[in-house]
Amino acid sequence: MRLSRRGFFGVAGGAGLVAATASLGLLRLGPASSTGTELRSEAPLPQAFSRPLTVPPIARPSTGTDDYRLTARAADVEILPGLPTRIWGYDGQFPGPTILARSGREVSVRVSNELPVPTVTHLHGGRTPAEHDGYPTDLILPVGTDWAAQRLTGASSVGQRDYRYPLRQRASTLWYHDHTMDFTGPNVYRGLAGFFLVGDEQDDSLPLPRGDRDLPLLVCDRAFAADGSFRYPAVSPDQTTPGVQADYMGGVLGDVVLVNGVPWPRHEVDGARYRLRLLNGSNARRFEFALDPPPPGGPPFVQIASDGGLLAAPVARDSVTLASAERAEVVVDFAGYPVGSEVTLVNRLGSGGAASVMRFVVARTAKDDSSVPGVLSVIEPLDRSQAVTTRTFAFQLKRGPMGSAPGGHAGHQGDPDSADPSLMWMVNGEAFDPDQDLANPRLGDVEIWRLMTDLHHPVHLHLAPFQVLRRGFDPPGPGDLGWKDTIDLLPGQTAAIIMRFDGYPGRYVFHCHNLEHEDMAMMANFSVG
Ligand SMILES: [Cu+2]
Repeated sequence: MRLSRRGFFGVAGGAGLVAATASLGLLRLGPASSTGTELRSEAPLPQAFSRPLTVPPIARPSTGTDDYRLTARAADVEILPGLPTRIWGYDGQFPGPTILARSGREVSVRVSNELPVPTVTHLHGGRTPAEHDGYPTDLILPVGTDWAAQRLTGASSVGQRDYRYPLRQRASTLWYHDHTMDFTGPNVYRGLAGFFLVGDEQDDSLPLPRGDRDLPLLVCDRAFAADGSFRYPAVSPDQTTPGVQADYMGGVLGDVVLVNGVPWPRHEVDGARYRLRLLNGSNARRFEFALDPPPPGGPPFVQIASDGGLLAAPVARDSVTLASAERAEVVVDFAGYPVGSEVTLVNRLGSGGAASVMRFVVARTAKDDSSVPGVLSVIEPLDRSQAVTTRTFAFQLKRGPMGSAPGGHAGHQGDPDSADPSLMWMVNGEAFDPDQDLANPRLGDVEIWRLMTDLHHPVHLHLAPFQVLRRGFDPPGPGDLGWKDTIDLLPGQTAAIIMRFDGYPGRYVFHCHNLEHEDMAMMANFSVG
């Protein structure tokens, strides 16, 4: 029995929304750089660059070398000075512990759920058998509650679940996070995310910066209530009804930038090269990272890797733009700055608090044996001629069948304070339905997918890494290099991506990684057979 089919979406409080949707341009969808609406913090905020950067602890295997246990639970942590913030985090931490894995060596992770709500864990960028991929209805239900009666699905478990990751894939900066149907936005916002770094011999063989000079940086935006709690405009914080308040339907943006859970941190560095593994862990905000001031001599960033690991060759970049869930690895050479320099990592797409990310302070000169070789890896280009089919998917805000979604609730029909309940973010006019496939690629086939948008939609494909073929009439952009699992699509854009459905048969999802869009139905199945 599957009762968890999405039904009514509580887009409450938006009397003006129905009229406004006559023209998408009138909908409150935020600044041109991101689709979303900013929440303001009510708590006193710390001075920017006053708190030290922390790096998430490395997870320790429970038994053997590659068996891990993580507990999703609530914890009170001090993000703002003197105020507790109740987070939901893996092992009560935000970000969760970093898992260090090796290509070709299976990792198992037992996730226990001590949250008051169901959770699902997905390894983002993992090439994972379907039953371990964290399908959005494969819930880990809390023990001893009535969730089991309400949201029981065939593959749900109670209390804990073992995920197995074969990791037959190249070195890359992956991350794990909640993927619960309808509630990924609030769950990730509360902190259910962590790094999962895959290494391999190719990466090891390069003279890139290592150790303390290899920094994973999970960057995200949040807003805080006066008591220090996270502000999130959920229709029902107890998760009885999915969705956010109508004004935030475009996405939830915060006015505080956290790096590894610290607001606008400060980090002392040697005058040497650093490898920064940038991950945009925001629900909806896009970042364009740049250095202020730029280094006097060379390029600010030398990009060495994207979502799926090393590029074929390094690329000098003035700035790096990442949409939700995208990663970029860049090398910054702080030797170009005089000792004592303060170098701010800024966000050119943000204003106010969202314009700053963190600050590096060049503390000392130092020996540096690292370098960035001219050749990093070999990337097999997928060729159009290999593709057996081309599919087209439109990511758009659409009006669904009024209150008649299969298995849906009667909802708030007739509630005068409720906006049109059928307004959803959809793929090809379809709201996510776990029982329906929008594509059935054959195992091993190469396909081209054309992706079309109305607004910003960072589209993420599970299982199959892809290469970007075109953006509109243009060749791929600098942010499209290498193997990708998420593409930052701009409003009104059409892009072509190519992928091989290698790995495992089964049912997977692809979706918008603006988490409010994802929760409001912008997700679809593909089944590999
Ligand atoms: Cu979207």
